[in-house]
Amino acid sequence: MRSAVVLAVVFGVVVCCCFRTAQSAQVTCSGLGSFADGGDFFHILNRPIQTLPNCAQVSSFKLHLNTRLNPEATQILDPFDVSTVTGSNFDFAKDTKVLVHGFTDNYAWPWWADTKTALLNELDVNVIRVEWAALPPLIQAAANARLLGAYVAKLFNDLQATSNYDPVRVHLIGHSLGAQLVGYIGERVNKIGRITGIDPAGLYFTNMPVSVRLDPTDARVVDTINTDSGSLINFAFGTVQPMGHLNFYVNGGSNQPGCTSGASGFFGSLFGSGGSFNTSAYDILATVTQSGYNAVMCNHYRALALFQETIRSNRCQLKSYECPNLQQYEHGDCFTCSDSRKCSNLGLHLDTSLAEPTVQKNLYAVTSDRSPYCTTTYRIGFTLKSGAGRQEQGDLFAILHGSRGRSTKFQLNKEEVEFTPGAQYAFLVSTNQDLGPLLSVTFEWNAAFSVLPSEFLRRHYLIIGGRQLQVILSTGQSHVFQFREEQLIEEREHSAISSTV
Ligand SMILES: [Ca+2]
Repeated sequence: MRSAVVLAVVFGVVVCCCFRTAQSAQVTCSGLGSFADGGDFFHILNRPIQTLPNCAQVSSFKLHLNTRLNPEATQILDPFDVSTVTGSNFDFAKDTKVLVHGFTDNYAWPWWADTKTALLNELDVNVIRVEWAALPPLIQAAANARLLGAYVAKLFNDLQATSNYDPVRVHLIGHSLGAQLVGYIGERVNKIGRITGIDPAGLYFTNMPVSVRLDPTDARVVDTINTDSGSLINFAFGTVQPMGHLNFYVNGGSNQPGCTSGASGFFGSLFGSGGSFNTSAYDILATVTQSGYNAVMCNHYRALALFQETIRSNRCQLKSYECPNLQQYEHGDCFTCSDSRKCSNLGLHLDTSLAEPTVQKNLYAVTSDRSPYCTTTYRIGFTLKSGAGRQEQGDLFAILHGSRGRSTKFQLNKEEVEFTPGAQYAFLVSTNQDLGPLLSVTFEWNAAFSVLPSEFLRRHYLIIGGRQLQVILSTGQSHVFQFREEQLIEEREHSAISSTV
């Protein structure tokens, strides 16, 4: 189903004979400037077919304002009539959050309304939801995004000129195509305070010049939350390209726990057993529609759910760790916060001081499969005894035992590992269970199957050396387990061995 939608999007692009290829044309939209479809916006591979923004769409743009004075009924702001702002509840002494949806989404859909409400409950700010017709084909919506960018930019430029409203007070929050769109707003305003790109769209934007896509020059702080990184080849809607100062990769950035594509994902989310939305309060049509989205775009929409969950400061936050790459993070190399190794909450309560003007940083976080998404992460580090046994291939599992319960069984090595006597190993595991103070760790070991008689018949085992098992929590606590004797982990018997503190 996911692939069918992707292909439908592409089909919509290809069949529209009105679109242009390498030829360059230009259109001028009254009060918003001129737009060309050549230059930076053309690329033979990344943007082979072009079209111009449709100026007539301006009449359909609407900026819906809510504040604590009008948390439900919206007031419409018109960039071409500043009196609509001065006559509204827009408070020039307060910060402003702007929410921009993506392709085929709608500002009135529950997620955006819920986000507006959560923001107003948490912060005394102006919240503007942007209404625009982000309808297929994608190439026209992508072109119209440029026009809407200019439209919203005009509002903040005029408010700065007429009322000295500092754009640094503005935080633009966009999802998917909306994340690319807010880049167009930031590009035209000097200087937006912050942009949060929630799983920025990849198709038509990845590897394009900064004038075409979201990039760190678009605001003082640009952060991205990536949950569906990839390309059309693997049916991902996000991008592999880091587009902000601070780029958060959740669960590796591509595949989210609990997301199941296809029919099982559709029906699972429809009946509330999976997916990332709580559909119980919505009408049947919205439920079916959103279930379809869950099945097709669960990874892509998870970033929205994560951002919304971070709004409430009294809820657990999603701690993320700066690391050069995913492999080093998964090996536990970037697990603690220190002067040299930075960490930050993901989402609304980001540590913006980590953003440096000319540096792009990657941060990694692990979540559970449903709300509450925050987890406690444990780094399990140990050394295999030198000179004992042979090099072994297989899967190593661990169970953490705490005073309030035991964890599920974690598979420590996600990829094939050659366990070598004398070598050090470290693995990260995460759980949203409250285990309480850690008491012991249990290991299980399954050797890889081999058809060779010599391998099949021999004894496979690992020996963990004494004093070498260390478990560090993401909270900063550290446990060093003292073994009474060397701990043998025998294959096939699935031997469970508890260490002692
Ligand atoms: Ca840009």
